[in-house]
Amino acid sequence: MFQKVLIANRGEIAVRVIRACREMGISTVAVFSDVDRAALHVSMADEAYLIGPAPARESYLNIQKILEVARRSEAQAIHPGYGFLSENANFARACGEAGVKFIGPPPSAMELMGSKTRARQAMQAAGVPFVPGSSRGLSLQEAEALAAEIRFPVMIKAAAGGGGKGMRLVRSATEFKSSFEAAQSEALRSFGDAEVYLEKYIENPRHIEIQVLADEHGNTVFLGERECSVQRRHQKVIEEAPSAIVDEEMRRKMGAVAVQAASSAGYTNAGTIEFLVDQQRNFYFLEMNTRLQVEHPVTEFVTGLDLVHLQLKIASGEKLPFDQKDIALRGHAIECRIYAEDPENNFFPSPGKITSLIRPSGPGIREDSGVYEGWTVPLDYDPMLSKLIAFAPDRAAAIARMRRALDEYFVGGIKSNLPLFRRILEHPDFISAKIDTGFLDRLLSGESHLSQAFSQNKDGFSDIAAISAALFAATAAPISNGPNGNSSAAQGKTGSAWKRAARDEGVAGQ
Ligand code: MV4
Repeated sequence: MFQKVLIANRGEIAVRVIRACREMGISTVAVFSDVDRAALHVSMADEAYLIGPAPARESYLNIQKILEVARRSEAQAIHPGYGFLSENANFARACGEAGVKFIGPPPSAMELMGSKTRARQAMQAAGVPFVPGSSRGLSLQEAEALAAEIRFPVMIKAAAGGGGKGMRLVRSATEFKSSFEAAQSEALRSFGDAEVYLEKYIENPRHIEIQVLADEHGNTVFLGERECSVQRRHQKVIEEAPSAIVDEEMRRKMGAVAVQAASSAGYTNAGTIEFLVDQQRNFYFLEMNTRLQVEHPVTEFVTGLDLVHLQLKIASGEKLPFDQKDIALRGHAIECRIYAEDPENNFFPSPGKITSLIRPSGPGIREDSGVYEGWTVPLDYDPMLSKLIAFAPDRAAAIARMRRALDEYFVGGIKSNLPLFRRILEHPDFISAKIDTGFLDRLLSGESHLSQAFSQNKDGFSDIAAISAALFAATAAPISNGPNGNSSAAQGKTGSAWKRAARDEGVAGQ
């Protein structure tokens, strides 16, 4: 096993990896930018090195700087976390050339999965189901002909894309040319590569992904699925495991396909196969993420495994310590991504100083955080503050537990999306697991179930009554239930009504 590992990342994921290293007796090396001198990951690591100014390209994306720190600190391996350099095949290759182990797949597998058209070709050859369309770049004429053949609606996608960039939905032949050209130029601008291809559009799909692990001795296993349909603008907001629509048989089929996809790509370490699932529960390969993902804790809860420990073992050449039949899923886990952003103001980032922080804990709660009270969230990076994960024997209990934890959670001084999670977790469609990739947009645009019920009431009087009741509750609650109030019995009963009220009134600025 490695004696020293460098973590080429920041925030909660750097902290997560440092914790795993500490548990395994491995020394840790942190890197940080100018604005991260006081960051949590820096104080938790055994050693820390400044690598440059705030802009990521000059620090967390600077391959030469990071390799120089690896050399100086004599780190034997680099964990890239997610984002930044984690899916950069050139970085993985440069690590290899510098004699430092990259904790991830081989550069060849990263390159293959980085090209969506090459990945489709490889998956086609491996017998993995995929959406009808093309598996190579197309000219406008070829694309028009194919669209007529597979029928509208279709999606034009950038070969170098992923995660929604350079993508266009086209519903009819009349808009095809302009959409095609727009997709091409966006692809060129974003990725320096204008190649685009075509897929049949799947209406309101679910996004379900399979976690895989592969060692360097030819063993590959899958660790169940994650349901990631609750997302906004291609950013996941809530993830859970298992998915309510995946039964034993579907899980076995998706798992076998994911293992086949990974082994045919020569994949090693942790990876994720993303699928689109249509309303008939057919599943189609979408793309493969060649990194540890943000939402890995939900899989850790339901499998009882530690994915970062396993990544370190695999990278150091160990065999997987179990095989597929040893993996059993138990219970239900839900993760909320807590962001410094304002759901009331178009989710605008809200960096700044965290003046007060009360974190949830108790049975079945895990909080993976990169922040602390007094820390100033810089505006230079992704404003995710923490991930709140709830685990319970079943989905209903996990939802109840998450709602309880959200009520305990308080972030003061900056805005956060905590109020949004309360809305989602109370929504009848979420509670009944009627979630697809359009769920959150419908909720936010007011088309959802609940607000429809409201708007059917044409006189508006009950809306006014509801608003007055809410205003009354918001102003009345803190007096008797405040943290320094004299009614401890009332406080115990109503949980954190005082925080809800303070938040709704903007008292603590949350
Ligand atoms: C699709 C699709 C429907 N049909 N492809 C969005 C992100 C990118 N990775 C692929 N995406 C989609 N591809 C076909 N053929 C719908 C989406 C999509 C989506 C996928 C996963 C999670 C959220 C999404 C939100 C909107 C659209």
